[in-house]
Amino acid sequence: MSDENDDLILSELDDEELVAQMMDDLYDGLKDEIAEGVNILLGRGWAPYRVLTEPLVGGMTIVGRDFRDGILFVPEVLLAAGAMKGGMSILKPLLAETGAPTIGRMVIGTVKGDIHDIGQNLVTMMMEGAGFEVKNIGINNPVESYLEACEEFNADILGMSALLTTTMPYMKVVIDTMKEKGIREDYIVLVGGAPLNEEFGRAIGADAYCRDAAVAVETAKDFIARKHNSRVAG
Ligand code: B1M
Repeated sequence: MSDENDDLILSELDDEELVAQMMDDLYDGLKDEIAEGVNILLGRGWAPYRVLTEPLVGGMTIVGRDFRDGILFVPEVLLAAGAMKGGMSILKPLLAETGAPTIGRMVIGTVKGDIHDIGQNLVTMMMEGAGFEVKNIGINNPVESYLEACEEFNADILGMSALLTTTMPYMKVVIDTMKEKGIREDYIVLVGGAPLNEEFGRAIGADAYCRDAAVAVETAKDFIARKHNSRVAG
């Protein structure tokens, strides 16, 4: 996407130019440049969440559009994803640094057949930053993995992520299995991923659909508060 810019010195760009350059660099899968850009923005006093959302998530949106349109292919998108993860790993400890007490425990993973884990890693980081303990069980999870992890981790919340229209129906398989086993009401079930919406969340019997990581945090806090209140009332 970008022209030859070997001589470009990122630290000399103003914020707006730097964000635009980082989006270009993400597109080109330039991991070192992304790390450098993240550090520069942090050094300029940007909040970690802003660094995450503007150049990184913003850049990935452009990658997604060109992937859809057949301009980028899997190997290029993998490089972009690698650069994104590199940037996220710098931000992770900062987002988790709030020192908030644990307010709930969540298991999260992508559903069977789905390997898109950037979004759920971001949700994990934001939840940890907000004071949740999170067990991220990675990609491609069959129902058994979710249920075992929830039990072992004594989770309050089960989070499921799907980025493909072909994998999102599997969320219903997990929820239906929970119902069959009589454990559905033991957990708050939150679902997310780009192809989902509120209606889908309702139709499969989830407690809520979360549009993004920030909404996931707010929704989780809300449900945990309700759970505590109902215990007190009961
Ligand atoms: Co894939 N891919 N991909 N891909 N990929 C999409 C999803 C796609 C929309 C691209 C496109 O066509 N525009 C398309 C799906 C089309 C559809 O189903 N209708 C697609 C396709 C087709 C495929 C393959 C089938 C391609 C192929 O092989 N021919 C293949 C399938 C692999 C599989 O899973 N079995 C595939 C492969 C890949 C890569 C491996 C190359 C790579 C994944 C790398 C990785 O994740 N480690 C990849 C990528 C990177 C993408 C795009 C470009 C970016 C996804 C992403 O990371 N977004 C994506 C296009 C797009 O979504 N725009 C695309 C950034 C991330 C921060 O956002 O994941 O939405 P997102 O997460 C958000 C929210 O959704 C929400 O919060 C997050 C943060 O705000 N959220 C949750 C997500 N999960 C949540 C869980 C919660 C709460 C909120 O629980 C409580």
